[in-house]
Amino acid sequence: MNPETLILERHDAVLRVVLNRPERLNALSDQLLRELHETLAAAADDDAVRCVLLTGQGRGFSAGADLRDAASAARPGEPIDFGARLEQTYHPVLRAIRGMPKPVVAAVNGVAAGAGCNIALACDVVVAARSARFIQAFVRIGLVPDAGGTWTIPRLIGRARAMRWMMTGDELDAETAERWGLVTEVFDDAELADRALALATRLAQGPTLALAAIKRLIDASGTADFESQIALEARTQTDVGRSTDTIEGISAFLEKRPPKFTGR
Ligand code: LHQ
Repeated sequence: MNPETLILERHDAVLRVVLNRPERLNALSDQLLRELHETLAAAADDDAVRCVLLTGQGRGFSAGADLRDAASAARPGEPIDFGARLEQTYHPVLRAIRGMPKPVVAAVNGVAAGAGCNIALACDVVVAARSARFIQAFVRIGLVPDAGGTWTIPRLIGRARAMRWMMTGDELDAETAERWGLVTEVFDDAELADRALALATRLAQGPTLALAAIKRLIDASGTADFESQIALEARTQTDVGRSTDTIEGISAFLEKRPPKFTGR
């Protein structure tokens, strides 16, 4: 694959995916979304990739939907069907992130607005540069939050904060985002790339099947009652417990050495 709107780098088992339209703050064009989806789908199937790291080139993570594309698609008297665009171009990307059978880390290097913000927040672990800004920009242009934001964000920060943030369109700085629980760590700008790669590398060296199962379990808990959740935990533990990595983890503990997981 040779995408024009992304930079792809392999660092051992980490696939670093860089959104690369810096002149428009990595605004999401149809081409970028298509290439991102193809890249994520290929990463899901590639056993040699054990963690995906998503970040942006230049001073932004992503400014959300490319509004110039949207404006140029508009015809006088004919409203644009934004819902159809979401279904066709955004939802495959979101499903690829949520369904990825390995961790997806977002390193928010600058402004993250609209759908750009919500794609970052769909990732499993989100870290940010100190100068990053998070904006639910939708209301500023008379739209509702999309790209999964109305599902993800209240679960991360609660209803009251989600309401205020989404209804005002105010920007949050990285430290507030950390305090509210949108991101887990804030790093100095100059350190973000290295620290995020170190975190992704650590996750890529983990027991990948267990990490994928943690993701499925946490997501299932959103709609499950306690009894069904512990039943699901037990079934999952049966499956994961048959992995080579479990044998390695227990052996390493007994032999007092660090485990060497292979993702199998
Ligand atoms: C942009 C964009 C952009 C194009 C900056 N598009 N060029 C909606 C519709 C359709 C289907 C599906 O879903 C959605 C969901 C959404 O994502 S709606 C929300 C869309 N995003 C926004 O409304 C954010 C628009 N951008 C901004 O408000 C500002 O650019 C932010 C606050 C992100 C950054 O501000 P600054 O740091 O002051 O940068 P800037 O505004 O000067 O932008 C730099 C350049 O990037 C500039 O181009 P220029 O040629 O003038 O230098 C902008 O026009 C361009 N750019 N966002 N979304």
